[in-house]
Amino acid sequence: MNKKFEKTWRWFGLDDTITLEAIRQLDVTGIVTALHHLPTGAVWSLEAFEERKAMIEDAGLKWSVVESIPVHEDIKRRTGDYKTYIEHFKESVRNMGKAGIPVLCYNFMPVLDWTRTDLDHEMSMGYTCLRFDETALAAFDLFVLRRNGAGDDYSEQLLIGAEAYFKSLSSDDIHHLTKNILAGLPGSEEGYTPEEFQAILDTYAGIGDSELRENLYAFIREVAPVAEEAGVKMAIHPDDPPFPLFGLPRVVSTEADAKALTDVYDSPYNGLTFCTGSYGVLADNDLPGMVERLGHRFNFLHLRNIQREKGRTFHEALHLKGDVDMEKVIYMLIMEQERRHTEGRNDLRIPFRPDHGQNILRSLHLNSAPGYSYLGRLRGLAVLRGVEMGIRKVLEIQRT
Ligand code: DNO
Repeated sequence: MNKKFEKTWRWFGLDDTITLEAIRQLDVTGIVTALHHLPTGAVWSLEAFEERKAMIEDAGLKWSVVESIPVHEDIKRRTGDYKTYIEHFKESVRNMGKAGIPVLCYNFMPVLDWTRTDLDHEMSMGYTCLRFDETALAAFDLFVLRRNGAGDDYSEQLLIGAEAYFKSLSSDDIHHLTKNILAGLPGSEEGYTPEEFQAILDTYAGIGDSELRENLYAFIREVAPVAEEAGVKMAIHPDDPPFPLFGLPRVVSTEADAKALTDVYDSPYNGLTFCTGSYGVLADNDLPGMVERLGHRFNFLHLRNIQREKGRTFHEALHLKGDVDMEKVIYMLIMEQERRHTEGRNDLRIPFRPDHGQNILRSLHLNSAPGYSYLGRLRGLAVLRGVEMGIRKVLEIQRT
């Protein structure tokens, strides 16, 4: 039996500068994509799934994971038309099951999906990477957005640092920072102007940590049984970064958060995306331990590294360099696969994708989306597969 993890690659659809043909040359088998053209809250029809699936299969690949069907803000707030949107979501999941796509990655982050302050952070080796700088974020919050009550969310030291930082910015820099934070990174649903952003933040007044948690659990209670029946494995993506931003709660940041939501509906169909880069930002998240304790609920793997800096600041490091002990994580994932094998489970080939990558050789102007460079991800894929195969070989030698 071929037990290796399934190699997948995120493709942003017809607008992606990296074509299916270019992806096929990478020796991946699975495509991770979404129907990005459909508005949030729409039903994804069986025809729409099948049409896209045929396109992927014509290129010699397979549609392995949907990342993501966006969860409408009404569902997260449990206001307005949330009941209709939950019905739509369920209908999309049923259609996805009929189309035979096995894994659904989604998230429950209010308003903003993944967030960075710098998309071209230059490293001494010459490549660039994505970076989250807590001082820059605070400066934006306090002096560009001027959010009410923002001052209460930061330490005295950060307030001083943010003010000094803001004073050092030119108007171009401010524009750039605003765009990085609000314009919407690849895969996010939409971008906002600061005014639109403030207006949508206001709609979250009164929704704190416990309210958002309850809304997530209510959503899972309704959708997970449908996913189970449809044969679709749900895989919630953790918060990125894993802490509240702009006063908005974030409730999928820690091992305890992940465990709690898997308990809400105890089934492999209510599972997790194990994103090492997101969980890894919190030093308290013991990633190898998470694989051991929660690995049986992992339906999708995002393998990426980060380097923590001062406070909550971090940048995206090369896949095998940084604070995530990637080799150990991969070893633990192989152990999880062995447990699944022993238990007779049929989902041994957990799909993984090299998550993000550095922008290498920018002079080639390949014009890929931030974080989703062809060469950086290819480098990530190669080193991750190398580690996986090395560990498998050592185990095989030791056992014969
Ligand atoms: C970023 C991605 C996220 C992810 C969503 C899942 O690179 O990992 O945008 O797709 O949060 O719904």
